[in-house]
Amino acid sequence: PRQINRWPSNESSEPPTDSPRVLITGGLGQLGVGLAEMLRKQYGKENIILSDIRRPPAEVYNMGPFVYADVLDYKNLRELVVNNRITWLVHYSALLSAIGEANVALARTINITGLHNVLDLALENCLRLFVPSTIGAFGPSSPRDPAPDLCIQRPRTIYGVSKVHAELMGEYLHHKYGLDFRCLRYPGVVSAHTKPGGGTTDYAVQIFHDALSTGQHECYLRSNTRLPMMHISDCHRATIEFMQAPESQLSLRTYNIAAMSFTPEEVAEEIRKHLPHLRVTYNPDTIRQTIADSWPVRFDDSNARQDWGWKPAYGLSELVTDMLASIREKRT
Ligand code: AKB
Repeated sequence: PRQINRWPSNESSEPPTDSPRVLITGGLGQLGVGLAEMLRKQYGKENIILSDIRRPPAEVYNMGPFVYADVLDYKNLRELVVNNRITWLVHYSALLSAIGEANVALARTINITGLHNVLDLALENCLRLFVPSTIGAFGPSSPRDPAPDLCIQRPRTIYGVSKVHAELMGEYLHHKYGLDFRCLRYPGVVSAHTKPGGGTTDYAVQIFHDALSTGQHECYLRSNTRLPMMHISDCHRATIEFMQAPESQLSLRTYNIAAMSFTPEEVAEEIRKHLPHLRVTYNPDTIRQTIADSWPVRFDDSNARQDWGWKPAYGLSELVTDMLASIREKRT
């Protein structure tokens, strides 16, 4: 680490949590804008700064502060944290599973070097640091049904390897220096307003758009490939509730969170209750099918439920109803 400024470990001197000043990296991916919106409702617009290396659409500028931040540029990050009195960092910048396999060197740089930068920055500035992990942090030798929090993790993608590395580095720095590192393993996230990019679970978003536009979806996974999934608003709520949880409630620093598990066939069947004419064909592609086959089919999230009260609001039927309504609304 570049410099370590340690919080005293007794509870009474925890960093302030009532009004955090939050920086979100990789803010223009699937999750950043929605998380910023939810955080801004609780903590005020000016306290939540979204960042990315791309120029956002006008509506993002209008929603609240947006800045340029390159996770590979330590000085740029440090300047943002210092100038804006940041206390929480949400590190969303990463290349996902499928695109990572097509760009291994870039995935290694962004997912591992970028992570090292934010870990150092969090240590130096006593930040509460959230880094998402994923069902992709498990591999073919992990228990798959369900996958518990603590078990064998031997992923076979650079994405998975980088996420196991993030879990271990964060936990190591927590134990050694008291870094307030927090990590949730997300399932595939399903959202209407933002598209995922380069993941193995992306079909679970695309199928809704196809159902409403052409009525036809070609799925790159087999019909019976079961994966853990979650509605985006549950994902944001879990993240915020976990970030707000007092340290004393956390028996772990990395938790699985779950909501539902479904196959392409099952989600298609549920969509057909609203759109009976949906036609799905299956054309499994080798890379994504192999990745999906190595991932858990179900997540055991009992520790998150017990320690900090995690409870999802959306099951499959609520998710499908909401996705169709939200996409329809956006189209009109
Ligand atoms: C991906 O498919 O790569 C991501 C994930 C499950 O982490 N959506």
